[in-house]
Amino acid sequence: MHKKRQTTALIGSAIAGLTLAGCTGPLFGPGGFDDAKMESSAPPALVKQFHQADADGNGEIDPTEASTAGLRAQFTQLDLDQDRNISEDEFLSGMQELNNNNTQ
Ligand SMILES: [Ca+2]
Ligand SMILES: [Ca+2]
Repeated sequence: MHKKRQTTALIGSAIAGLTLAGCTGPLFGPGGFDDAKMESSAPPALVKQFHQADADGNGEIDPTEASTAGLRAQFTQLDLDQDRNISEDEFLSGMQELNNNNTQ
């Protein structure tokens, strides 16, 4: 539990770093590689949608950003760890799951 929280914070700051660098920079220490891998394995449209929804670029979609982006209805489904923020991996995996469900 404790460890997971710390890791999430680390990943969050790594994403923020990547966002500041325009998502094209080299790897930024621990977590950077995983983030790049996660983004490259996800549909580019979803990655783009995440960054558009993340208006302040902190690497997480908060409830305000979610309503602005029209994701309010999906918020609780996407926020898997229920910390009231949708992290990039929650968004990417959650949206792919939602899309899969919709097409079935
Ligand atoms: Ca944000
Ligand atoms: Ca979350």
